[in-house]
Amino acid sequence: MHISAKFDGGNIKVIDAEDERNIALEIVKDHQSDFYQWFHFKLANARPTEHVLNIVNAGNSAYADGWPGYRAVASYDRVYWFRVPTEFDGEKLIISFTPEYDSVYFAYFAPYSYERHQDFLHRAQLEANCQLQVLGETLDGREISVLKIGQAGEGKRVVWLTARQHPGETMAEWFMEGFIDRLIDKADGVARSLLDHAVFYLVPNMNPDGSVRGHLRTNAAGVNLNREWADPSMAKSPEVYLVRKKMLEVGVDLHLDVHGDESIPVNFVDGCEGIPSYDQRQKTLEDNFKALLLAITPEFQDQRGYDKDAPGTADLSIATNWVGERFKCLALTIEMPFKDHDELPDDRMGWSDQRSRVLGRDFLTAIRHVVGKLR
Ligand code: GEM
Ligand code: ZN
Repeated sequence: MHISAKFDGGNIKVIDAEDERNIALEIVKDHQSDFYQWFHFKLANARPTEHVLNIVNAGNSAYADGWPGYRAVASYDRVYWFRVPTEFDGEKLIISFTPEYDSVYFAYFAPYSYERHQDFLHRAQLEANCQLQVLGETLDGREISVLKIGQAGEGKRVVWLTARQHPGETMAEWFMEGFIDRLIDKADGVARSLLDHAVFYLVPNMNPDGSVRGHLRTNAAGVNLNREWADPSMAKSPEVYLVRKKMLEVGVDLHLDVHGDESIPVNFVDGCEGIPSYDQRQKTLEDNFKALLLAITPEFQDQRGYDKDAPGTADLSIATNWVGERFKCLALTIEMPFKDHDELPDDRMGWSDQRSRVLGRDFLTAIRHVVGKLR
């Protein structure tokens, strides 16, 4: 038996792998950070007997309350990811699995590789209406890329989607793949009509360094990008600095920031009700957008989510709070679960890459219905 994580997005440390029925593993912290929860590793030379894989430091991970009810995902071909028997005893996350093939991958959620990210950006750029722009470099020297889709124009709105500030939240980039695939689909009337009313700036991966490094929540310097929006710097958070600079150049009429949540087993959005300038107009925009999503798909709900910020108490270092305040626009954080959307559970898959892509497509419909009322 051989266990490794030396690959794009890999994260595990082998403590003891002598006995396949009692394997001891640890998740490695984000570099220069105490955050850890994302795991992604490969078991090779596996015999067709039950393997018990114990992640022995799960109890002290960043969001340990996310482990009860969670099931790990596994894949033989790195394309199809399925849930496997998993339990949490308060300290260890215990994965019990009998491999059918020699080699099997395990992860916290379906991984989204840097190569797939590059493939997707370069496939999208082939569309006539799409420009692939590099805003600058991350601390490890990777590109911060934005897809500009559509053209600016008189009366047209500027819509921004950003995703994966937190690299372990890979569902965010799956969501973006679904959204962008639909937006560039020339056979899709909703998308074509939407592009008559708006130009889109889309950042499928805000944190490529953290993604490749197998981080949960931070960039190469151990910085949580979603706490940098009030005062980003090229030294600590070039990812935020460069995107925010572009936003200030072209403006923002709607911003969606796409994330995943470790604990709450539903899809939801989080508004910016605590920002100083929040008013009835912004509340109406939020309420209408959520009502549309509820009408469009049962994969969305608005009963469960984060506690609301009291008036004037919003943390303006958080992306959608800073954008909502700076641009007086509709700005929402989208949250998808690492577990399942319990309003419409799928026992085999839980929440998945495919369902994230479909949800991205459904958000495009909601944007189509509000784009004329954003200002
Ligand atoms: C969340 S967004 C923060 C939401 N909190 C409040 N008070 N509205 C984060 O960055 O912690 C997004 C995420 O990590 O998924
Ligand atoms: Zn997040």
